Amino acid sequence: MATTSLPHASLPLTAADLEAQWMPFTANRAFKATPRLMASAKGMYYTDVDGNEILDGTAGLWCVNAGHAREPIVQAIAEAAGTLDYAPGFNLGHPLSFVFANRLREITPAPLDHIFFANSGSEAVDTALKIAMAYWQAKGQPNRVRFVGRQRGYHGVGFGGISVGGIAKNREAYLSQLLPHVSHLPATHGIPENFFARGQPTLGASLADALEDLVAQHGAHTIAAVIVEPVAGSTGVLVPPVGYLERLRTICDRHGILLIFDEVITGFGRLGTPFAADRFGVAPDLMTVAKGLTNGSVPMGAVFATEAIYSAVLDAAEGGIEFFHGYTYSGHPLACAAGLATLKIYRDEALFDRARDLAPYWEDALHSMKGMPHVVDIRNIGLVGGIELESRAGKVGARALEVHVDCFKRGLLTRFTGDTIALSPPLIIEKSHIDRIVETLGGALKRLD
Ligand code: PXG
Ligand code: PLP
Repeated sequence: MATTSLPHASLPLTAADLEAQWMPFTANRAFKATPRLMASAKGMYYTDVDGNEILDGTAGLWCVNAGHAREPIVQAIAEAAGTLDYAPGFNLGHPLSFVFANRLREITPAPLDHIFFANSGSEAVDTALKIAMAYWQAKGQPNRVRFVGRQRGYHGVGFGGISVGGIAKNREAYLSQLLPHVSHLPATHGIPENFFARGQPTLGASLADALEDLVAQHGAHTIAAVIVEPVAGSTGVLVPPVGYLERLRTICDRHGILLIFDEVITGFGRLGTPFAADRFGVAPDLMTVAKGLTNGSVPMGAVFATEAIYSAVLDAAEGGIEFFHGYTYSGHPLACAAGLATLKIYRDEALFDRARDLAPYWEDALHSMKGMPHVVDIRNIGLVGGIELESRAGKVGARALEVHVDCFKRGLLTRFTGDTIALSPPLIIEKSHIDRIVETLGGALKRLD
């Protein structure tokens, strides 16, 4: 590429230049005092505006599963932008979104045969909740309106998502205006015998029985759906106990409750299978995805629904629009082009298998940090890991932040939530990168007080 019209040319940005943007999930004042800005990315690495290379230990925000700036994706986006930049999606369409849905259907855990496009995980979650309600209305059970989420769950930041979500900070300012009929299952984490489990912990399947208690309390005829992350990501990588998801499925079936898997993080190979549903052998009725759907390159989310749900909603309508929902950018041509190119890379490079094959090495590497200062738990599955540190008294998150900043200075991008360091590298990662992650992280832990 000869010249660029991108505004990088005007670097460096001054402090004043950083004021206009109100940053998401960021301590704005602190960040703007000591900004960290990325300039470019390729494969496993970012380069920041000062020219430092940073190994990507988190696939961006759990989304760049095929590595950065992959040429076929770049080309697909450029070509789409120059061919059909946009087309309305309401009572009109363009071929690419149908082609993409068909490709997705080929890799989806059966029988999730119908795909509704949104633009983010948050939108996918709100869409899934609305589909669940539309389904029960179509089935003549309009009293099934209650949603069951889980403590520590993250389902994005829409009002639906924070209603079923279980992260206190994301909810507390809005508690008076959340969805009115929501209950929460207990989190699956906290059983001391499970700490430092490799892969799925053994104890805790019975935590799913809390759903029976909710059925007893509210009546199954009032419960629309249960929504859980198969592996909770944002809250600190919580791997489900052996048998837990199976038990949830059984209880949902017993009472006719829909099961929604939020696979925004677990989808597209993170666990060494296409989806967590494949990994755990549990089929949901609805599944939400985003992130790895387009390798993070163009914003997109989607909801996968069973034939039974799709046809019930369509059959119940008396002609005309069946589901009063959709986004200006549902099935956007650039996102579909990026998604198709992404799926091709996943397949051609067998990246989901690669994640599966590397997982034992990853597991050993992470657990080699057991015994390091302040480490109270290590959790892993597929190519995702969480290292939990003991919090300083009254200062939750302080230690993890220090580790995160220390690693960044030494060229490693990590993610932290509370006092858990989360890792979720691109699936193209090599063993040498894994070694470097552990070396850098271990060094940071040793420097910590
Ligand atoms: N559901 C799940 C399970 C998620 O992990 C969303 C929904 C929302 O997706 P959008 O695209 O609206 O952000 C997510 C997003 C982190 C972190 O590292 C996690 C997410 C997003 C940003 C940061 O804690 N997960
Ligand atoms: N707000 C206004 C005023 C709009 O006209 C629209 C869409 O037409 C929206 C919000 C929703 O935007 P989107 O479809 O991108 O979610």
